[in-house]
Amino acid sequence: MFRRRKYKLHLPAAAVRQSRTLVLGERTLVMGILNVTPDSFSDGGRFLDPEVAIARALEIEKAGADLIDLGGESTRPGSEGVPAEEELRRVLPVLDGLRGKLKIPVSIDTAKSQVAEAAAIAGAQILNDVTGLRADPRIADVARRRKLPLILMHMRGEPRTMQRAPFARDVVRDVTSGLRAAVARARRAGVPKSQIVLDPGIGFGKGWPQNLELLERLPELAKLGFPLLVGTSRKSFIGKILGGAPKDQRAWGTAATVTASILGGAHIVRVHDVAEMVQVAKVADAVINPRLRPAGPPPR
Ligand code: HH2
Repeated sequence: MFRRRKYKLHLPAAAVRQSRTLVLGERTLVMGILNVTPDSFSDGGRFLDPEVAIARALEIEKAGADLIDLGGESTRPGSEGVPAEEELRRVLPVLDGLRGKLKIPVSIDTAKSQVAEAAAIAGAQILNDVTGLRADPRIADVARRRKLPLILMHMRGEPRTMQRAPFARDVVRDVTSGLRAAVARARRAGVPKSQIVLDPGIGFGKGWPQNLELLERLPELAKLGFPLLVGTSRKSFIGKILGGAPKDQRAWGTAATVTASILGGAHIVRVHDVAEMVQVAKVADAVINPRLRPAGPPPR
């Protein structure tokens, strides 16, 4: 079976949180999704009120997540994007309200350096850029200056048009070259290699068979030499396979894709259904890592 490599990410001290090291590849880390948007494809509108979002963040932590990914702008197919001021208006009260309350780190899901910077000041410890530094390369400067890990995702095109544009003929080659270019942008800006995480960008400018091919061929992306994050949660290719299952009925399908991601080498999985996927990750990890199997004699 495919062997996942180990990596370490260094998270600097932020707001009242101490610096820490995240070990990747021993067990899978589960990143819980928190979208403070009116229009996200799955949880849009549910957590717009900062108080509700703060409560949800604490719930995500309690459910066993290792990280929270906070986003103030939807990137669903067809979305137009919002100005930085609006994104900040959504995420800052949540970061402020979580100060001193949350033990797990928060990543900020943004494609804007202004948002990345303000979020980092307010306590975010990881940057997650779904454009792989194509929209605003200065995100890399924020990562370098503030010593933050940087997640670089592959997106073909842009959210407004990405599911309309013609798809790549060889999706793995397209993603590989796109991610290599993103890494080059980050490295040129002085981001250390050891602080970069790559993400194939499931559902971002890819047809549904291509999302499956990416999961099938994830070990090829692992060869790039970076930790991998995979976000499949409730995405439409799962609904398609399940004959049109609505978003709130895609948890079992998501579980299959989370398992496939882990077996293929994912170090972090990004999910909505945290408690469920924590269980899925634990069992998948026990399959690939004998050290994570329960001790003691086997039950009869
Ligand atoms: N997917 C979404 C958003 N951010 N970030 C990474 N690194 N990887 C992903 O796969 C990814 C991501 C889309 O999902 P969601 O946040 O649920 O929806 P929306 O973009 O509509 O807010």
